[in-house]
Amino acid sequence: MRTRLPVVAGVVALVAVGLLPPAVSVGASTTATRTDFDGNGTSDVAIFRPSTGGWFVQGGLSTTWGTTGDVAVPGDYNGDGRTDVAVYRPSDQSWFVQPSGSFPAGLTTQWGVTGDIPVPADFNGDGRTDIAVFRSADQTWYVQGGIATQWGKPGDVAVPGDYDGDGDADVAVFRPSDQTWYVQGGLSTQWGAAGDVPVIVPYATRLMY
Ligand SMILES: [Ca+2]
Ligand SMILES: [Ca+2]
Ligand SMILES: [Ca+2]
Repeated sequence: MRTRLPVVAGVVALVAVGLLPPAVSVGASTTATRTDFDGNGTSDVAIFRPSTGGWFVQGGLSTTWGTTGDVAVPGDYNGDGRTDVAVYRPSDQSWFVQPSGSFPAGLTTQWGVTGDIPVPADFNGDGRTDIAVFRSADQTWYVQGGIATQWGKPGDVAVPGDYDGDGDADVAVFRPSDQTWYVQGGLSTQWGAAGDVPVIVPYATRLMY
């Protein structure tokens, strides 16, 4: 008769011998959990329907927010641990964050110029998603109320993310020509082959890719 190691015990054993990294707790407002609409710490299965501005979270909210042409830019803009429904309107660079129970006023703001790509992320690490755009023309990142920094070269794709795990989003680009990832103030690493597309490209970027 064979005996099986319980799965949990097996994972613990693998961690103990260094074959698996220990679990890392992730803050509710990081980009890793940007679709946690109910704030329970797990990402929700959710879709955005561009044709109607419909948002549908499995087992959760169903709402209409946005109109044809808008792009989804969900994020935790008020830092309450729940992802907020939000859209960016490329035609006039308006941002609309839907009011919710813990965010009654919502948020409406204009940020960007024609052609900018929205790259919302928590760049200053305060737990709130920051309104931000990447300007392909001069490869400059503009964070509302924060930094403006040039990072990238023509043709680069904005791929913000917390690459060093310190809790704030890092300015970073992927260069299709040499498949190299350049993180501002951090590492540069080659990963990919010609024609590859970075997985983490934000939804809004994909539309404009
Ligand atoms: Ca929120
Ligand atoms: Ca922030
Ligand atoms: Ca970081």
